[in-house]
Amino acid sequence: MAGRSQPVLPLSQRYVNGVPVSESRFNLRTSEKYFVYLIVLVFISLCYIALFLLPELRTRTTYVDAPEKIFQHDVDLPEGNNVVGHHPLDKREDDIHGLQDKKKFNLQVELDETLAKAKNALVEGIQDIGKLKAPIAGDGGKDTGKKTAEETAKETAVDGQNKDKDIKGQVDADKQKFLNKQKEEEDKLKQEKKQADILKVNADGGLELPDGEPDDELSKERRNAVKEMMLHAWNGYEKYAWGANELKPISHVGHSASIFGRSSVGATIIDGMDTLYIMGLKDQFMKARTYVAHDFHFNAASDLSVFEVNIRFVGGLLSAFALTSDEIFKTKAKEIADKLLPAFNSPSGIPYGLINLKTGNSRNWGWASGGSSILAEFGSMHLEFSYLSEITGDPVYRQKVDKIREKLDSLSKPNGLYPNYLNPKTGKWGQQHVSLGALGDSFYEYLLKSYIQSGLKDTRAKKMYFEAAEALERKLKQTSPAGLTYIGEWRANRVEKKMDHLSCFSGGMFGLGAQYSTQKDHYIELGEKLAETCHKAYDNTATKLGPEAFRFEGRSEAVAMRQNEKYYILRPETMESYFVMWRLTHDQKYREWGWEAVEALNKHCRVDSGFSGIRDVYANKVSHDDVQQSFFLAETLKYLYLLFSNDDLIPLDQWVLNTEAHPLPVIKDWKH
Ligand code: DMJ
Repeated sequence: MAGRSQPVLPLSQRYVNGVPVSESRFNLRTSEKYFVYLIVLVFISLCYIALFLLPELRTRTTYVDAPEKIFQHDVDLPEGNNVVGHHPLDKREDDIHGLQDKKKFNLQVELDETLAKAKNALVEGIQDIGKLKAPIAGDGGKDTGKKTAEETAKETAVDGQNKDKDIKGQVDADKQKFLNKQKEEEDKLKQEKKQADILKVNADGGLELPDGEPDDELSKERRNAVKEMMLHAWNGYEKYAWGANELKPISHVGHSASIFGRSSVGATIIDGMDTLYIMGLKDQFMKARTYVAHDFHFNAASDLSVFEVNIRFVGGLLSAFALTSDEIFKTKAKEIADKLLPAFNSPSGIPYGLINLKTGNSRNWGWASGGSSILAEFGSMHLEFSYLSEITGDPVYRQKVDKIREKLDSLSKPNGLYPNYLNPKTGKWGQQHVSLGALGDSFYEYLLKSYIQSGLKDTRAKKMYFEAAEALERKLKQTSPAGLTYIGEWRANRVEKKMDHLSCFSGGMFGLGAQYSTQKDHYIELGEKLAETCHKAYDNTATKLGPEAFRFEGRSEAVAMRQNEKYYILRPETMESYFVMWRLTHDQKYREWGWEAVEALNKHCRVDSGFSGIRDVYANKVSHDDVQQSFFLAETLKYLYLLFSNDDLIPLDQWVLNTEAHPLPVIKDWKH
């Protein structure tokens, strides 16, 4: 076969019937064919795996671009959009939720990556073990020179186990790290949510309150001094008694009066909140708001005063709602008022004085005339309950307090006077004690203010107020030998020549009522005279702070005669009258009297962490009672601040201040 080159490859010769068959290079032998089939099969398998099993190739989605797709709505929302929500803040809230999803997603990605890393480490570990084992296999079990193959294998196995343990430990640690991080992120998100709530309050802003800055420098300075006092009182409470009802500013611990029952329900926070807001102390207000939203729970299993809960808690929350439009305050106010409703379940509809908020069981104070309810208590629910019906649309609250009014209006009154005790079961008056101080005071105040709150439509309240005012004046008003006017108390058919500090609010009340009377000058004058008498009671003391009660006996006028009447517990009533009379007359003397009180408070009641009551206003060296009453922040400091502010801050024809000085707005469309 000249000219035909021998194949290079040693191909085996095929024979047919013993004759060699010439073969082309393209005709493969069976074994070669199988070899090629095998290669093709392996290739197809690899393609299949690549196409159908690897997730990234299947979906073509990677973690890198996923967030942009998933959270598209988050980035696309227009600024100030009004469609998704009702105000720009809705968007911010959406952002918070979008952010939350995004963060969760990123955490998931991180977890996946961590697990993938751990997996790789595991694979590497196994490979390492393989590498360690390889020489043994390669050497065919020959001695490595140092150890036998068996020894090496054993060591390797132990190494492998240790390495497995290490890897497992690493995975656990990574998992823990991840969980910690997730918790951290969740806490952060919670904080952000709180912040968003806060922003919401800011942005809603409720009413745009005017700053009320006075025009003259002296009043500006004095107003700032009052604001500083508020901060001092608040900071002490915040530092030492946060969440407790009140502060013991010397002992640096919380304090609770029996009126709050046995539980700590942040009385100072709820009572002081609106004062903070009015003073523009927004950071402190926001902290109070956060407490209300997240930590305020009113489920006391002990008996609480229905009146105190209403004026301080329901009133404080309603006022915060009125000022900010923040729904949380309305919700909480309603929640508490609902818990007070069982107290109204008496045969007459006159509520009992005490209630267990957990069980709804109600009763009256043991000392109150034959199981009677107290006039000042059941008569001081009207402003809060009317406003609550107004803002919730639920008439039940108004119906309850209207029933009280109806009952009182229908009863015959001895000499036109309202006794302080009324039995809720029989619907009859108890002991015939009449007072514009303890047990009676705010009932009269609420008659007048209901009329104002109704936009001057509640004519029954007006009638009842002016009839009561006329009877009080006719039977109880006194003039001392030195010419001081005061309102005494009616006891056993005679006038007791005594005035409580509590009744010092009445100067402001008579003055305010004058605006709606045909005898305007007369009532203004009565208001002025009563304010002057209370000022005299302050001026007669060594500390220039007024006693709990003062008498007019012999030559002693406006002076406490008994040891148990000499204390001053930071009460507000005299400041209240100075403030209202200032608004009505702009007589500078009210600001001067208010400033005297500020100086006396700072001199005698101020301690390192707040303000304390004192045991004897006549003593040169004071003894502190170590209690900072919540009404000091709610009322005393608020009245003083308003006294040194311009009239446009809480105008008295647009707001009524409840008996704890919580402003509630006049109701525009009041209907009977
Ligand atoms: C306040 O809680 C209220 O003003 C209430 O009407 C009577 N007294 C205290 C403050 O003295």
